[in-house]
Amino acid sequence: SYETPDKVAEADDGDEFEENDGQNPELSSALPWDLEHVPLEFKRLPVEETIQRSLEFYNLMSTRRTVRFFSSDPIPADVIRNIIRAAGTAPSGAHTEPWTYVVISDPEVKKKVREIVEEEEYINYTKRMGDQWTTDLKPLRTDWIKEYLTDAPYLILVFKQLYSFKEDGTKCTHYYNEMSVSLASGILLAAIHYAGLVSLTSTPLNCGPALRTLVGRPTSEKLTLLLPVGYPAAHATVPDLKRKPLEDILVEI
Ligand code: IYR
Repeated sequence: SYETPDKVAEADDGDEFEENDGQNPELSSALPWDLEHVPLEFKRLPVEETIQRSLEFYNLMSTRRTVRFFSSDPIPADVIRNIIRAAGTAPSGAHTEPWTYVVISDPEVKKKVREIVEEEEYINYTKRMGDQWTTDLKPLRTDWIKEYLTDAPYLILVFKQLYSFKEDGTKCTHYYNEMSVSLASGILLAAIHYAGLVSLTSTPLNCGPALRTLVGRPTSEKLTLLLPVGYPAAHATVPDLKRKPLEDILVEI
């Protein structure tokens, strides 16, 4: 690729460099400048089927619950891999795909994760969160003891990549990385639910750097979510929450 205007002037054939279409020669995109656009593969469904599917998907998703009590029954690793493949289909800013999923099944590493999280969560609940926050959470009966971190067969650590590096060593901006990872996380949760498993979107406060170091990820990545994945424990309970009805969440103009 071009680096300086001098180089551009010197260049006399297209063998050693890529054309950049008259753009600023100092700049290169992370994607190939001549990326092909191909016909969309799309099969239009009969409208009746679209109506049916929209209702079916809602009915399925309405049975998803956040679960805090896990069975240690195993799950095939391929199921977890497929779930993460699904998350990786999310849209992302400039197609930068700014996510890393670290999957932990090693009991020793899960134990270390639990130690890190419980130590911080104890401080969170007793000091950092304050009276209003802990009062707001009381009905959910959460506390700093996190048995699910060692009970669940898998922990998925979701990292957002703040930036990366292109092949030429220049920095690649990950536009909207927070939004992109959030979108992917929604798909991840839907995939877990569709597969017949349960999860919990835990966001361990103040544990990010210690967990990132534990799993050997670079400082360009930030932990956003920690999801235990598995089957619910036989005795699992959930708070009897109701969801807002459509008229409270939808404004039609
Ligand atoms: N991260 C803590 C506290 C917590 C915070 C919120 I906001 C919740 O909806 C639930 C829990 C924990 O995981 O216990």
